[in-house]
Amino acid sequence: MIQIMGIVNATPDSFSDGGEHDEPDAAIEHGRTLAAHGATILDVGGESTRPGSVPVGFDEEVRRALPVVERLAADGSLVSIDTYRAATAERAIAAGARIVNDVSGGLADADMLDVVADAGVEFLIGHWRGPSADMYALAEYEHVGREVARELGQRVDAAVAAGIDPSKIILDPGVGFAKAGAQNWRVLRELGDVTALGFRVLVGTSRKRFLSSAIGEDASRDRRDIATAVTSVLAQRAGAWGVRVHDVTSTRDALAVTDSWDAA
Ligand code: PMM
Repeated sequence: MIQIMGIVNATPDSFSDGGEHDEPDAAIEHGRTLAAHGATILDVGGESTRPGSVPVGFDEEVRRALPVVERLAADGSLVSIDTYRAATAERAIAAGARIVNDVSGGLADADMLDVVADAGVEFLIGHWRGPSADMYALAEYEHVGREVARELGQRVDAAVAAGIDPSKIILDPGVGFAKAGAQNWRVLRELGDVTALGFRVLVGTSRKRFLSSAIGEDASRDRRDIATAVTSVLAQRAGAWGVRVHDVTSTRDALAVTDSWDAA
């Protein structure tokens, strides 16, 4: 069964659940709801990485995310920390996180690989070419699938050289990161280039802007969740190990329907 990573934004500025879960208690409650809906991993983030977002800084990121990590891990949930800061990852690991989800794959903070290696936790490496303010300027590709796979492979080499066990590595093509419009669809179509590296692969499409080219700019959040659920099924078909979503129920149902189809 594919892993469903439920997004627990402990941020007031995430584009997709804009402030609904900005206080620790609300975020903890939301995480518990996602687990009850079938999330197998809870991904806690204290700073939005959406395009154009303003970094909040280490102190605020930790203030937002730590209590949420601590409580959800104490519940027995498998918790990941969504951060590119090594110091935040270190604190979150001490609070019970067992996966570090770094959208920059260790590029944004030179200490990240050592922190993950020392802790012996899982490392989710996102494809990234630069900070979110610059990322559309960096979206130049000849063959997006192959280039994303090659660049992820370089991050794997760096991670393993730093002492991270290859069995702890998960790769993510970074939908929306240094990719514009159709390049996001293309990297999904070419997911086989990434799965061919031989690691677990997780895909994050949830409510992202590129979905607009299929369902329209003005599609409601519910319609974005349906579109996301379809991409979850297609990602599974393409060999993904996991998907990262806001609305766990729609993706869980879509995957269950697929299982019934396959089992008939
Ligand atoms: N996308 C966002 C944040 N974190 N982590 C992974 N592994 N993959 C992603 O695609 C990803 C991520 C940005 O989306 P959000 O603001 O809705 O969390």
